[in-house]
Amino acid sequence: MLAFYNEQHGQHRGRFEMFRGEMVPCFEKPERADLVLAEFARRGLGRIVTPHGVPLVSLERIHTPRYLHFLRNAWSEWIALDPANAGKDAFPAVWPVRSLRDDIEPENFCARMGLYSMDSGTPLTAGTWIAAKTGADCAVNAAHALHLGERGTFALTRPPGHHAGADFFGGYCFLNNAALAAQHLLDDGAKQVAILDIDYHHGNGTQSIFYGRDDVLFVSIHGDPLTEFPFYLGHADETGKGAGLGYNMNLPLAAGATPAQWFAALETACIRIGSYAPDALVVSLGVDTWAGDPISRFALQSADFLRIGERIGYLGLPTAFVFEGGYAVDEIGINVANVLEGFETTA
Ligand code: Q9C
Ligand code: ZN
Repeated sequence: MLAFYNEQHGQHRGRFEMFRGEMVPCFEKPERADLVLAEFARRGLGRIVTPHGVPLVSLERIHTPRYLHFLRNAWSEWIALDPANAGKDAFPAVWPVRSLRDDIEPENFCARMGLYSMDSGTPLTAGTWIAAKTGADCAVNAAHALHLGERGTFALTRPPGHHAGADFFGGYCFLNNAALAAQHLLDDGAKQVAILDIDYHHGNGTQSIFYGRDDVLFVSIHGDPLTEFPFYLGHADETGKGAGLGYNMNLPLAAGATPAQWFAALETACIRIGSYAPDALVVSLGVDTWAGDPISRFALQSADFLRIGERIGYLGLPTAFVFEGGYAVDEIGINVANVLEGFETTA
C-alpha cells in the first residue's frame, strides 16, 4: 500500500481546547500521525512518499474561495490584532446562529472566526494552514494514485477533515480531506464514488458537501448525535435531498454499542456500497471506535480493526484510506495499521 505523508502536519500543534468550562490539552496532537507512521514502517506495509502540492483550485472543488482565503490568512490577522497573540491559539467566541445573518462577511476578525467555525474545541494555530494544506495534498495524491492503478492508498494526514464543511472548520478539522479525495476521483474520470466514514463521530462536513448529489454516496457509522459530537447532524432520517435523495446513509449507534452491533452496521454499509457499485471508495478512517479512546464510547478491540480492513477489502474496490480521528495514542498505530493490513490480505 502506498502511503502519503507530509511532516509539515507537525506545524499544527494546538495547546488547549475548550472542554466543559476549562482549557484542556488538545487530544488531536502531532504524536498521532508520528505513531501511525512508525507502525506502518515497522510492519513494512508499503512505501511512504511525500505528496506533490496541489493547486488551490483543487481545494476550491470542495471549499468556498472566501473560506480558503480566510483560513490562509487567519493567523496573520490574529497576530495583527495584538503581537502578544503569537503566543496564544485563536478560538471563535461568537457564532451567527438562527436569526443572525451569515450572508455578510464581517470585517472584524473575531466575527469571521465565528462565521467560519462550528465549535470552540478547535484551536487555530500558527501552522494550521500549512498542515491542513499539506494534509489535503496527501488526500488528493492518494486519490490520484488510484487513478494511476494502485489498489489501495493511505493519506496519513492530520489535522483530520470530516467535520469541515465547504466553508467552516470544527471538530479538529479544517479541510475536508475525504471530500477532496472523492472529488478528485470524479475529476479523474470516475462516474461514482462512495465514501465510508467509520470514525466514531458523524462526518457532518462530508455529508453536507455531498448531500444534494448522486455521484457520491456517503455512508457513516457513528455515535448517535443525540448524545455524541457533532450533535446537530448524523441522524438516520438524513437520506439526501434532490438528486442526492437516497445517496446518504447514516447508521448511528448508541454510545456503548458492542462490537457485534458495530459489525452489523458495517455489513449494512458494505451492502449499500456494493449495490451502488462505485468506481472507487474513500474511507474516512478514524480509530476512535477503539474501546479505550478517551473521548468516545464504542468498544472495538484492536483485533477487530483487522476484520474491518478485510471486510472493506472484500468490496473489491480501489480504495483510498484517509486518516481521521483516534485519540488513544499508545494504540493508534496498531489500530490503524491493522485496518490497512486486513485490507492488504484481501488483495
Ligand atoms: N473533550 C474527530 O474525531 N470535541 N473529531 C469533543 C472532547 C469534538 C472529534 C470534546 C471531538 C471531535 C475527527
Ligand atoms: Zn472522531
